[in-house]
Amino acid sequence: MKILIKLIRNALGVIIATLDLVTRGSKLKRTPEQQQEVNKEVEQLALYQFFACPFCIKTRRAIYKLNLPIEKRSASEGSPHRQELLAGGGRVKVPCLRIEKDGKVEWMYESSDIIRYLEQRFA
Ligand SMILES: N[C@@H](CCC(=O)N[C@@H](CS)C(=O)NCC(=O)O)C(=O)O
Repeated sequence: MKILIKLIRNALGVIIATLDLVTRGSKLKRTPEQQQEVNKEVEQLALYQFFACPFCIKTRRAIYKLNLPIEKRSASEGSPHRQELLAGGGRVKVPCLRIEKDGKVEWMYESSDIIRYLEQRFA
């Protein structure tokens, strides 16, 4: 039964991810200099995620729209990033944004908080 629920959730996730891909629209446009600056800043960020999680899809969509090349790290079972997330953030819950600033690391959970943070910083 558990396997069936997992399968259905994953199938739904793949459908949502596909719909997201075809309905994404356009990215935020910046001058080449501004984009270069942003690209440098996002090197300090990483998104821990599952491919088919609806909250991750929502977050990836916002990241795409904001034109942010943030590294995505899979937290699926078997991935080494899963352990990093657990050790650093305290739990395996996605999405989670790892923010490195002035030598300090913050782990931000909750898709709405992550999107708000990115919009405030980069929109
Ligand atoms: N309110 C959270 C929900 C996130 C959530 O439920 N993520 C699921 C995957 S779709 C998860 O990581 N569940 C594991 C857990 O909560 O321990 C958000 O918006 O980010």
